[in-house]
Amino acid sequence: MSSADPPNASPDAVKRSRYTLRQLHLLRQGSTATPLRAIAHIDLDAFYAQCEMVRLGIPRDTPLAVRQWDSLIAVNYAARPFGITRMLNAVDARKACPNIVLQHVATFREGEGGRWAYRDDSFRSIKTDKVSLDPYRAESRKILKTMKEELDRWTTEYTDDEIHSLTQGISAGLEKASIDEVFIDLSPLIYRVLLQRYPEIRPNPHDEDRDAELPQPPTTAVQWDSEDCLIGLDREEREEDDPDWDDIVMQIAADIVRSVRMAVWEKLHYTCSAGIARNKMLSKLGSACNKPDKQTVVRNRAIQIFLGGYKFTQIRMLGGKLGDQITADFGTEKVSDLLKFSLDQLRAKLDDHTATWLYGVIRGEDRSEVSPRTQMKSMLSAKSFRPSINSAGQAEKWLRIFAADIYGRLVEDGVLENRRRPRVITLHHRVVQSRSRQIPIPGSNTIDENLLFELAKTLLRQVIADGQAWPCANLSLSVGSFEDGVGKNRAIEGFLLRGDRAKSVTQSTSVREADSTANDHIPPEKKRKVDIKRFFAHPPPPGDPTSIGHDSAQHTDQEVSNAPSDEPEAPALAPADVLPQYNCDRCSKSIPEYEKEEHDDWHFAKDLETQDRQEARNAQQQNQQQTPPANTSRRSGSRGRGGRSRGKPEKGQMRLAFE
Ligand code: TTP
Ligand code: CA
Ligand code: CA
Repeated sequence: MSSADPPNASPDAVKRSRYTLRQLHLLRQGSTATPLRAIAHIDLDAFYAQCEMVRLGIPRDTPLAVRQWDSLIAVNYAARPFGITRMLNAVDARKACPNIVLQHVATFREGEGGRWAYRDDSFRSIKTDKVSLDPYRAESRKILKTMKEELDRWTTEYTDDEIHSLTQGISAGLEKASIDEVFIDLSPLIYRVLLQRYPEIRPNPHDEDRDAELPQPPTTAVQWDSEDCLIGLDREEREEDDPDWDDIVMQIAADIVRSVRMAVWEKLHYTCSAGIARNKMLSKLGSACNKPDKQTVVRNRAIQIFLGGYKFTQIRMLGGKLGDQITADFGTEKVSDLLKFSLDQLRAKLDDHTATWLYGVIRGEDRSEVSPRTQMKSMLSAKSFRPSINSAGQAEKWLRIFAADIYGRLVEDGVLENRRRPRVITLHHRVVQSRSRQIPIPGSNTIDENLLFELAKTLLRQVIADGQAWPCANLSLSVGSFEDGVGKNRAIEGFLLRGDRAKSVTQSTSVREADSTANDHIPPEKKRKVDIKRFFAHPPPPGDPTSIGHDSAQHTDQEVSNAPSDEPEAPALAPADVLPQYNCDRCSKSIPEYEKEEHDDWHFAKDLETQDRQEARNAQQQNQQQTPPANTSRRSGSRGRGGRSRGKPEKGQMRLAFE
């Protein structure tokens, strides 16, 4: 029962949810404005180690670590009980666990062309070899593809035709956060499942007050899988008596994530761990809670218990100087202690924006988006020389390797399909000080290894002509200033998608109409009207145990107006001469009247997002002033990240910037 209910409310009174119809329907577009959103963070267990186990067919109970020269960069879960961590070197690891498999990463080798290989003597060949992460990137791609396929299955299966037409174009947003982790915005998929399971909440033009609280869902609705790790499930608390829509959302999210993890295991034999929560920050913290091979659900009702156990310096953006300053100002590192300070007390020591941001973050607020477009801004391939190198011949051998390394990554990034291409190539070179030279990559040429190598040699000649080229202690090649090719142009893609969707909607509509023998005498342009009316009049299934007393109603065409986009789209169907129109004061668009609610929701969500983004930008600016710039040049193959140490967020975390 919600706290708003009078103490002696009749047992027959409909219990109200904490959530509104509008919040529920905002799930469809994965809006950050709804507290019902569900985000998953999936992280592969001991990733490089698993890649080697899969490649070599090594059983899961065999201890294995991946080494780079003498350092360990990944340790599998069978080796961890022996006390083996990334902090040990190869010799100490062997002492602690004599049977451990120590597999060296693949390398490129000076003078052996641009192909990487696994070599038995790599660990003592630091002078001639350069690490290649290509095998791990390739596995990462396969895993991502499998995850996407499984998510696609959720968008096409388990639904009837009506749901299919109501939710066409819906898909989960997937952001690759690092080589072994992704964020998934499950909200749109969950919306689909909710419409399927609870016909009473399907879009209904007669819902007058979209901001009124929903009825509570049926008490039988939430069934947790015994494998799910639920944060803060207090044994005393019989919460299943009082589920709300967010619990149902989380449970559907857990079902989807379990199936994604299962698909990765069954198809590729990798285990991964996941965190499921209402935002990125909480899901990322959650995925690390029960490794390996487990998923952790942080339900809204458990957020405070969950975060209370953390040091706030473990939360992204608070690992650096800002966290240090807050620790000093408030005399604690614990979230639970900081929660006792009011917003005004925080404001007394921090500027307004930081105080507001901090106040929200320690209460589990984070409205950052899952952004499928997060992409590399540049790619770098580098090598340090001990001793330094002294000739153009030596340098060129490495340039060939760098060109091959970068080209492989460009292919992965879609250069062959002309999705993205870099416009600039830069050679960095260090004798005493670092210097760099750059030239444009000619737009007319197809980018391949040879082109990159030739451009790199041109740059090298310029460096040598500048004088002071030798002895060279460090050489690297990078490409940057990416531009989107036609295949990746968002606007165009959006437009095409819309066109496609429009087409399939037209098709599905005409199929429905062709099936509808009762309407055969009606001229085609009138049939639409009739068709929509038929949908609006759709009654709830008789005796449906999940019925919560709403008039059930659906409409057909919203997939077109809901295409994810930054602009409200005019519907491709429903021409003005057929349907009554509504003119939006805010964007001056004319849309069919039956889409008004949804269109208003769109503005509502956008307003909140704009507001959030502004707050987040302010917080980020504040943090940048306090935190040294992130070390973006760290290659993921290099060591030096002492586990989950403070101050140096890992790759995935760096991407979590509030934008
Ligand atoms: P992580 O996800 O941090 O760690 P992990 O997958 O090895 O183990 P866990 O089960 O705890 O998630 O890193 C992913 C891969 O990135 C890791 O397998 C190897 C590489 N890596 C490095 O090369 N150097 C490093 O310092 C770290 C932390 C990771
Ligand atoms: Ca991992
Ligand atoms: Ca990771």
